[in-house]
Amino acid sequence: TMAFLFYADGGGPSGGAADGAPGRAERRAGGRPGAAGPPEPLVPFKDEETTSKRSPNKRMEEFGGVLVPPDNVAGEMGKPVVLPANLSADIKKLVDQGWMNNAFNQYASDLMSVHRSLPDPRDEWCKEEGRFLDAEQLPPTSVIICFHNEAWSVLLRTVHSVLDRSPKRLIQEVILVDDYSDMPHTKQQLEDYWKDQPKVKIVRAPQREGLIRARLLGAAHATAPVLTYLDSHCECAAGWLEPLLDRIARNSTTVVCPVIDVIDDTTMEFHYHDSTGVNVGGFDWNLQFNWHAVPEHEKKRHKNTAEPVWSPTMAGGLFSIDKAFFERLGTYDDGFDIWGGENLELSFKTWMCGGTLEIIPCSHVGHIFRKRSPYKWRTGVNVLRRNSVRLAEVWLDEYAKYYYQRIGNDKDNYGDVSRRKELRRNLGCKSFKWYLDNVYPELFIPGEAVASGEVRNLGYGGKTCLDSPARRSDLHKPVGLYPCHKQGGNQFWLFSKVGEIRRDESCLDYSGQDVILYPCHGSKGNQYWKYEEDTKLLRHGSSEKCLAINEAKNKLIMEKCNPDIQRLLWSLENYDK
Ligand code: LR7
Ligand code: MN
Repeated sequence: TMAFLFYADGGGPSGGAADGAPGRAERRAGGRPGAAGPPEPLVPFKDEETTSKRSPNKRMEEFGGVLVPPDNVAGEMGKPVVLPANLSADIKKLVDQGWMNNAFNQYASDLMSVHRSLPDPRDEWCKEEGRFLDAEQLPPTSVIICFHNEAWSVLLRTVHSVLDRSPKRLIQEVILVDDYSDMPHTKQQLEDYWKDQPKVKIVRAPQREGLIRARLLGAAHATAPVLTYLDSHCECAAGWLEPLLDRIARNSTTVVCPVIDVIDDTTMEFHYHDSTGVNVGGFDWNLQFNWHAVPEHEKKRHKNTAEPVWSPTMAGGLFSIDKAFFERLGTYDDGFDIWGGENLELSFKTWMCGGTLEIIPCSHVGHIFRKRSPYKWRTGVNVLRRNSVRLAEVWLDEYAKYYYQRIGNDKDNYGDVSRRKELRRNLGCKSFKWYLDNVYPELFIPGEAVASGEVRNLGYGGKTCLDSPARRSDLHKPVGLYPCHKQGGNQFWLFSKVGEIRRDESCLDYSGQDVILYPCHGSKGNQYWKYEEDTKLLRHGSSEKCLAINEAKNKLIMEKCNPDIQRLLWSLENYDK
């Protein structure tokens, strides 16, 4: 579910499909701004644990089993680690290395305890007596954490947060799946660290499998009736597990995700979403995952904002699922390589094949959101596109074409999906139309558009197209221009029945300044465009001016309408009034 991976082969500012994706930072939906106030002087946690073979529970014992060390110890209570501005050259070098290797501030993490305390993010509703089944009635789970070259302190903190904040009985085991890491600390040092903790098992992939097959390898070793997946840079908050297992105990076809809180990549500050800030998962026709506010029809089902929320999709990394149900659904498509797409596959088939997907506001797990991927990827193959085409072929029915439009109808080689189609048939799953109508009615369906594809200017030989990745970060910014490339992606636009020029939820909008992208509001005005088929002018609703490009061909402008000037004329692909 990520954008930046493919710039290398997707090509520059206007490249292929993956470019339309929201950036990683944008996934911190609703993340709160950092806490204000002067930082206290910090004492680094003298943590032999991050470097030695100490018993993992030693630290707990030192605090009498209570995870509340002195307030000014780095990062405690989820507070930010703020490094002083005047670092020595040596330290600065370490900080830079940490960023380079991990794409987050490893140095800051290394200053914190691997058992650091967190604020309790739960709503009072969650703590009411009898809210969840008692631990004795809940099924135990195997927690599966896949990693490729995860930072030492971050990986340990992930595991400790599971062990420290879960009822013992409910953790059957923690399975660390090493996806062929080469950092030295992932070798013998990791085995030594956990040698007195029988619940932690280490499974090694014999070659780089990628996240998806690594998860399947973990599942193959799991012995509990419920699987819980986490990324390798998480921190589970108080009471995170019981509300998840509670839902599965009541109905084994319910797949559940915690609220994913934000651990800041720079300061390691833990920001939590309270239950009024919960988001649900969606996707766009680029098959990119995105977050949305809880829709009205869903809000109506609830008395309290902390109740489980139905979600059309999951982010992918953090969830619990009944093992038998996961197997019945055919786990993941093992033809998916490395990373991406698997979250939508599991989401679609959960809903379409008889299950329910929920976000559980009482369950909180923090995740370090990064702005780039630190890992090495296969070169020459667009992994994410291949995975997404497999997904579309098997699950999207007649809607697959909307994804293919977005990738310039270039499916490339996606391998054999006949077994996955057979799986769907055997399970007797519902149609994708059923899913859209019933589970994700808010999604804009491109079929209702009057034109789809490039928007080409006819001036200067007609080689210039509207071009924007239309990420959330592009909202409010001027829409770009780029030589037409016929590959869809950033040049794919829809001209909707109501006169919008849009991609997914972003609309071309003019209010007197630049022509920008703005969230579609559906009430015409500044987002209303009229295409005059005979003159080829694109006339703007509220201003009565026309869309044009400037003489340098690098900027969209609005001008007095005049069909004799080529710069003001446009062709819309697949125009069909
Ligand atoms: O080759 C690899 N092998 C691995 O084992 C590449 C990655 N990994 C591991 C890695 O160490 C990490 O634990 O896989 C996990 C996910 O990789 P990240 O953390 O680099 O990516 P991400 O956080 O952007 O991943 C999100 O999307 C992925 C692919 O679709 C997976 O579904 C991740 O689990 C998912 N993460 C989340 O859902 C957490 C919240 C982010 C959001 C939204
Ligand atoms: Mn992650």
